[in-house]
Amino acid sequence: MRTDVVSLLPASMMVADMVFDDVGTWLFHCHVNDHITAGMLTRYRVRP
Ligand SMILES: [Cu+2]
Repeated sequence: MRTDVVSLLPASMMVADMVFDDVGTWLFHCHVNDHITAGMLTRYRVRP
């Protein structure tokens, strides 16, 4: 499966193996606005 979004229900989790196809600094975040405001986001860097 190729995706950049994973849908989760409350109190659930998923383990994903990430295969990067581009370098750079990316945003890892929730799509719920209240959660983003509470800090549920971070950046990660993919190096060559
Ligand atoms: Cu969230």
